[in-house]
Amino acid sequence: MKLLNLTAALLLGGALQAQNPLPVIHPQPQMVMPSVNPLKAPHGFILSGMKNPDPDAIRLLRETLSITDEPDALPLEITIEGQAPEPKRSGAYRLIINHTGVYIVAPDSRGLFYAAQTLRQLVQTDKQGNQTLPICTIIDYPDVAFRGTVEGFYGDPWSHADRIEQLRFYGKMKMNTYIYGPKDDPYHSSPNWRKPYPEKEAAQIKDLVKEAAANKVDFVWAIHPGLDIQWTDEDRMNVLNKFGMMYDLGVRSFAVFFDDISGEGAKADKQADLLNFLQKEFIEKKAGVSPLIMCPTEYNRAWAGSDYLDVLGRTLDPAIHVMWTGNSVIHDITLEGQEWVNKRIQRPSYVWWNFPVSDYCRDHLLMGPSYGLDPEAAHAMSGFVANPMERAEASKVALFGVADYAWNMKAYNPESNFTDACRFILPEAPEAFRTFCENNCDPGPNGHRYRRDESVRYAGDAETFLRDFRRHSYNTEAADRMNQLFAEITAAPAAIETSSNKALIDEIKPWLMQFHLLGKAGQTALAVASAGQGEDRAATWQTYLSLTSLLDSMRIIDRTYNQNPYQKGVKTGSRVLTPFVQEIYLQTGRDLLFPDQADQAAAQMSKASILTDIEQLKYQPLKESADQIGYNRLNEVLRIEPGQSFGLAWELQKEATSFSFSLPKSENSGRLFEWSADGKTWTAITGIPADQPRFKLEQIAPEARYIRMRNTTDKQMQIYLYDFTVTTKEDTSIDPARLMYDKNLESVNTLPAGSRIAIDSNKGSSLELYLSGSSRSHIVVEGTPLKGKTKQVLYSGPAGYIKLDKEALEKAKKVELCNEGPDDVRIHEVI
Ligand code: LOG
Repeated sequence: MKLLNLTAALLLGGALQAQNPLPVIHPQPQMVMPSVNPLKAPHGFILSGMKNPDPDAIRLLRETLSITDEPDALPLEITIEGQAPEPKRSGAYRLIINHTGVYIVAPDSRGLFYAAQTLRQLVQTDKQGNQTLPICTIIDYPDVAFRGTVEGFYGDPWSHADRIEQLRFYGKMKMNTYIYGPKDDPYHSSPNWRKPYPEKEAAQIKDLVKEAAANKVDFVWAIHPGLDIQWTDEDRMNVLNKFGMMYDLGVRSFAVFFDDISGEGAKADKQADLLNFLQKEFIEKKAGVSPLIMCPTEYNRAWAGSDYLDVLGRTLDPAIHVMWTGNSVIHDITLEGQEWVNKRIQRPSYVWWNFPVSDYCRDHLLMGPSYGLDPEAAHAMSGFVANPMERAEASKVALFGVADYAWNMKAYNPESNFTDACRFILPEAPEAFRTFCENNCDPGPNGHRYRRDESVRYAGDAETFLRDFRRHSYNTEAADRMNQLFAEITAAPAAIETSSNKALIDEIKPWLMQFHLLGKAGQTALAVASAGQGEDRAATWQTYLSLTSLLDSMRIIDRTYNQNPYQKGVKTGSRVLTPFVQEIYLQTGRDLLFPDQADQAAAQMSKASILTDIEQLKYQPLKESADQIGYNRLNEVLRIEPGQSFGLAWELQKEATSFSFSLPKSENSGRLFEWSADGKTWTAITGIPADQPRFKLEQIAPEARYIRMRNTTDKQMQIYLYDFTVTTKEDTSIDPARLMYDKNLESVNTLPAGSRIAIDSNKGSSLELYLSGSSRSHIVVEGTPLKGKTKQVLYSGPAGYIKLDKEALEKAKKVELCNEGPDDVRIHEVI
């Protein structure tokens, strides 16, 4: 008997019988032997074999196939035995479909359930309701024993309905693990980890345990006690008792998380003591409980600087699983990295993959493919769970890949899986959904420096177009393809919204709105670039203004929706498409303002930025709003070596009005706050109490343009960086009329209907006026002659772009712009 892997099997199946190929099964089975013929069962199937098969699997089989008692029905025979293909692995099964019937052999009810899931994907029903199954043999088992998710993110925990739906999805995707550990559930973490859940929450957990069991998923309940745990008998009993309470709610799988803590709770030997105690007194004593899982404090290689992991490796009961996020908090998973940690913890680690979690980039959706996972690492991990986004439905795109990877790594193909995921999740408009997802993959610049490929299909054309655009030439072919893409983007949201999955649409709605606008902005940007090639400045200015208004609409969405206090707003296409539009916009603006290239470089303005020599913070994007700059809240503990500092710098034209920080749990002694005018000479700030975790300073030296906090001790300092913000104000003494000459197309001076304003005209050159407002407004430019009083009309027409030539201006003593109405007109720039 020759076994083929799935890809080969599909090719074979396809070649031999094009009209009835074997459908792609997710996750992909380990071995498939296809045949040419379909099995027809006009009289349905009759259950035979074991007496009391798993009711959930039977329910699924009944939903999938027509199960009858008719004498002519074919047998659907079920055998549960310990001799199935991978007896030690829960969920393995053998499925044989031949011309005499369907035969399932599985070592446990999970295997039977999974065989039924496979049948659900294999059966084809024609219009008359006749079912056929492809004749084949499938031998299947998971590469990794524990597969699924860890709800382990910061932010709004999933709703009860979200979780129920997730568990059903995991059942379909043959994922068997859901670890419950949302950071912002106070009964999972501090302050309430010692207390029982209130009645409503307790009832919901009971419900989840039931739903999990019906989908053959282990519901693992995790506790996060390390923020305030005391290493006393009392607190060890508190953990034990809480486990007992959860046991009474039906929970049979448990975890203890020690991530993102510092100080006393972070000690390896104390943690191991507690865990070994729980192992002996709870896990081994209670009936039907699965192995204990722990998440260490040094949960990734970048932080594993001490002997912490070795202590765990040596002292922790070998039955306890140890979680691991990889070479850093958010990272690809490599065999080499797995082997490195496994040696230290003396067991295969249980992977906690931080994807598609977005609690460090909350203004982005991570809906791209799951890639960066080593196909050779199966033997080097005991489990593989992904930490998802707080948006449960949107997370399914990535989880569809996680399920495939953890089941059958060698067959896993991130790209084809991604396409299939889009079809599975949004069958109503799979192409539109794929267009949306493939341009919403990347988290944008972030402190973890974790970036994802995005807009892969178009990146080449975008780059080609920009390369030529920078040389002032317009690549028509690349532009045509980009235009086509932007048209697809513009249309995609409406198609996606036809989906019956309302929960998904609700989650991504602001991004759909933004995506639609991005499509329009892209098309308009290409029109701007095209107009900018010609000499017609009026045309360029008009398209430029349309792009400005689209970008304004995008800014409004960004400032209106998803206003969480961390990374506010709604970003889309961050990797390729948004920068594409912005570059065309900025460059065209500069070309309008500075026809002479050399002036452009000189016109660079000073910018606000973060200022630090701490690796963990260096790549943090600055948090910026109209009048504030600051650091994004850091989820993990910040480690500051002696002499290191972190601070902020702001624009020369802005003055700081206040400075506030929230740095709780800090070892406060030895920190020093300082300000500087030039970033070189620093002065200590007095008036900040040494022991305050939070403080607001209402007065700062007016000449300060930098502020920082420095570790002046000779030891590493560990703090939480929740908030570090400077509030600034613009120099308000500026006369709005000056905004017409500030070399900035964004700042405007508004000329009300019926009023007039004098224009500086430099003799000896022409003048260009960039205006916007209602195109109905009538503008007249008048010149008062050097001699005589009768004013001369130099221009008369609608608002827009006006060019006055040198000769006309030379004859005028004074030039005035009159807005004859009926609407206000904005003067962007006079050049
Ligand atoms: C947390 C986790 C968070 C994730 C991504 C672990 C083990 N712990 O930095 O709760 O969702 O990173 O921000 C973490 O990953 N801390």
